[in-house]
Amino acid sequence: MSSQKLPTERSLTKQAAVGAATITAAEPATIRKKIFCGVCEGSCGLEATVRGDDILSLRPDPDHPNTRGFACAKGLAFSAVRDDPDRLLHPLKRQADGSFVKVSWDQALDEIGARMNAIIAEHGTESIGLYQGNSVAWNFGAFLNLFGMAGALKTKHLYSAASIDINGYWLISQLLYGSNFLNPIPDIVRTDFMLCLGANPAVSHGSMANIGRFRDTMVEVTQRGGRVVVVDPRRSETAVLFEHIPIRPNGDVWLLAALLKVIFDEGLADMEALRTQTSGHEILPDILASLELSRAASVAGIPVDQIRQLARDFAAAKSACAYGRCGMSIGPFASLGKYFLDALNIVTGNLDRPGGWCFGRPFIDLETMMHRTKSTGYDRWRTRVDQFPEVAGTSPVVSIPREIMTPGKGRLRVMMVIGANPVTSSPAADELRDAFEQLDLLISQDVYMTETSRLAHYILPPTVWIEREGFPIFTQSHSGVPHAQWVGPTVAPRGDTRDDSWIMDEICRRIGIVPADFPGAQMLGKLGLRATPSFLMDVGLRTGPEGDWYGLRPSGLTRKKLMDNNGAVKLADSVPTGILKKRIFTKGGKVQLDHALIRDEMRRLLAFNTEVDAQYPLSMISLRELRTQNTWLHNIPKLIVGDRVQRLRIHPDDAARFGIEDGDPVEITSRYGQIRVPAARVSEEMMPGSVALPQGWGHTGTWNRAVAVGGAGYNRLTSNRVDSTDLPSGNATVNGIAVRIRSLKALEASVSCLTS
Ligand SMILES: Nc1nc2c(c(=O)[nH]1)N[C@H]1C(S)=C(S)[C@@H](COP(=O)(O)OP(=O)(O)OC[C@H]3O[C@@H](n4cnc5c(=O)[nH]c(N)nc54)[C@H](O)[C@@H]3O)O[C@H]1N2
Ligand SMILES: Nc1nc2c(c(=O)[nH]1)N[C@H]1C(S)=C(S)[C@@H](COP(=O)(O)OP(=O)(O)OC[C@H]3O[C@@H](n4cnc5c(=O)[nH]c(N)nc54)[C@H](O)[C@@H]3O)O[C@H]1N2
Ligand code: SF4
Ligand SMILES: [Mo]
Repeated sequence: MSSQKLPTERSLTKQAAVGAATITAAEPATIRKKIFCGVCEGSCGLEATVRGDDILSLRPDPDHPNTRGFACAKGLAFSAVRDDPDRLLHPLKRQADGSFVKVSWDQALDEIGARMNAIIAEHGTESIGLYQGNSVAWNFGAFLNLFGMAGALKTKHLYSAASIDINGYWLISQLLYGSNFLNPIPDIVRTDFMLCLGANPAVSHGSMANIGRFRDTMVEVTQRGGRVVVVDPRRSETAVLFEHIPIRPNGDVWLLAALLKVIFDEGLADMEALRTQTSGHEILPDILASLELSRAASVAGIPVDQIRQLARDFAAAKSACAYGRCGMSIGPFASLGKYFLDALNIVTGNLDRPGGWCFGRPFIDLETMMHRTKSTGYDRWRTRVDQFPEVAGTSPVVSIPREIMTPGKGRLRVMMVIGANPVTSSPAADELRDAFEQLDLLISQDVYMTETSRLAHYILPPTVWIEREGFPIFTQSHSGVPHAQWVGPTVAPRGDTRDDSWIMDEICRRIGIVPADFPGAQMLGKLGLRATPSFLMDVGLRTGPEGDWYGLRPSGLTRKKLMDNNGAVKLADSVPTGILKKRIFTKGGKVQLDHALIRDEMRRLLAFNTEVDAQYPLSMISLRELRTQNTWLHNIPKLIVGDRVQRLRIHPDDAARFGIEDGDPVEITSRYGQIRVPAARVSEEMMPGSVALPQGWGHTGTWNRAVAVGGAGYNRLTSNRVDSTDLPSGNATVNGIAVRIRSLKALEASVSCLTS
């Protein structure tokens, strides 16, 4: 607590909460309120200027301890989402002919409750499914209610977009540190050497590392004489700023294994760190013995000498951190790759050291709370059809169609999709869409009628983040500059929208459960006592390391203190170090490196077919764009300006090989599907042999501008087959997809030639 800056009299500019009272006043005052953005992991500090019900402006908050005056176009344009004419403002019910009618909340919720009760009576609670989308990660009430509801229903059908994203992380953290959610972050603020694999923070603003001004912080490494090396098949917006090593898609696991092998072979490992911080480190030289550097180099597409030099430089740096994200977490060896990533940081003595790979300082220690309530884990049970091991209590989304279509006890019959658009974001998207149509009941909580929610029997419209209470539940553990922030609703909800957590709680009431999984919760519920997510989290805060212990530590934090404070409270200048033993949950506070699963995965890797298929000679990767959030925000005019269309990036050599010219419409074919995209962009940014396609395009529904901009769904080309996944975590493979392409312009020309 020593470095904590608690709210002072001056900073405690006590706001009349910008809530109902101010908003309904006849001549509302203009209020400035410091909040944080709830669109992505950036959680950027914003200053909202609000009059009554309207947001006059959103600007970056220069005083935010972490983001220091940075916010991106998406956050700054968010009032356009709130006021989007296509936003859903009333519950909708689907009719037999597929059209929707407005219904009252009472009608929607009562009918849903009755339908669910009937299905539960016949098939049990294990037939009910929940799907957690990305937006739930910025919505603590929905997040808690969702996991609580799944626990109360004792259903295995809890699915999360994390299984097309980051399940490998959850799994490896459980093995190494004893909790899915203990994830170290790169201490870029202090590092001398950053190795960045498969991440593009200049566009994404970071993931699993809440580094304020991420790009600038990376630039500062080089400005103080350090190095940043970016490994990416594409010369991305981040790679252009630093040293760039092009890699073949899904080559990272090979590169990381090779780096570790060189480090052990050349005696560069920090044996003292391995002895004091880990147990079972002998596994590493053991499993790496059978790796041939030449094969690893050829699969990764990086010369052996360059790998050797990189290993030596990384090991020799005074401090170093290897960081990897989506580019290395949505391929067939995501878990093993993540294991090697952590191992590289550990073996070089960079774990829990300044400038290295460090644990954050959350203001609500959810990791410990979840560990105590046994909410985290791995392989405590298996899924019904595919026998996937559970990861953090969830089943992988690849299994959904098979869980819907396979008869038997536990068949998935009802799905509540919360803040997700899986018909576009999930692998084998067409198959998922068809399976969703077979459900007895599909409910979607979404801001828009999307390609997913349009299939639902009921669409329930939520408030958006700026209209509800919030604290950064997910990113608080990953902040480069630890801080605390908790804000009330900035403005009142539009229309007849309701908070996601309220909607879920109302459905739970109608089926006689409390959305909570702690001992005694259901009993208390029967007595009419339900703890709200805010109350529970406040208890967690007040009894945690930064809390006020209900007055015993008056300088400590509470929800109320934070909500009264206009802005975030800085907890420290940088992440803590030297805390490993106290922080992790494994035996003796040592990182557990030896696991049978890792040995199995290494064998699977070495036996994996890495040959290029002549039928599908190109390897396709995904591409995130600055003004989109996964599958949404294409409906906002300010964010889709100019001639923005979905463009396939391709190297000039490949373009010449396949007869494609810049701007040509192209057809892309994989083993699983075929799509047509509006344009190619021929550019040396791509590594030859790889193409990159923005995912999240190709909309249907009533978000009219998003539909009008066209494009096609990337995931119509991906697979949900078990053997296409990262087997131990069930995480989908959506990168490194073998494809072939042809120009539609050339095709049209040849057709017209034949017919004329
Ligand atoms: N503007 C914007 N920001 C976002 C999002 C968004 O959609 N738009 N989405 C948010 C979400 S949900 C997430 S999870 C984060 C993701 O954050 P990041 O992981 O930083 O985002 P990506 O842009 O997917 O970066 C992945 C990079 O990996 C590269 N790559 C692809 N395949 C490989 C490979 O096999 N090996 C290597 N080494 N590189 C590879 C890609 O070319 C790309 O540059 O971004 C978040 N922020
Ligand atoms: N090919 C390919 N596929 C990918 C990826 C990739 O890189 N390539 N990335 C993967 C990753 S990292 C992720 S995280 C997933 C994302 O997968 P999803 O979570 O399915 O995708 P999003 O587009 O984030 O969906 C968010 C939905 O929530 C709605 N929404 C926004 N705010 C709220 C709210 O407050 N409440 C509610 N109820 N709804 C809200 C939006 O309208 C939108 O429909 O996609 C994955 N899919
Ligand atoms: S980077 Fe993410 S959190 Fe920050 S302003 Fe942009 S959308 Fe919001
Ligand atoms: Mo994500």
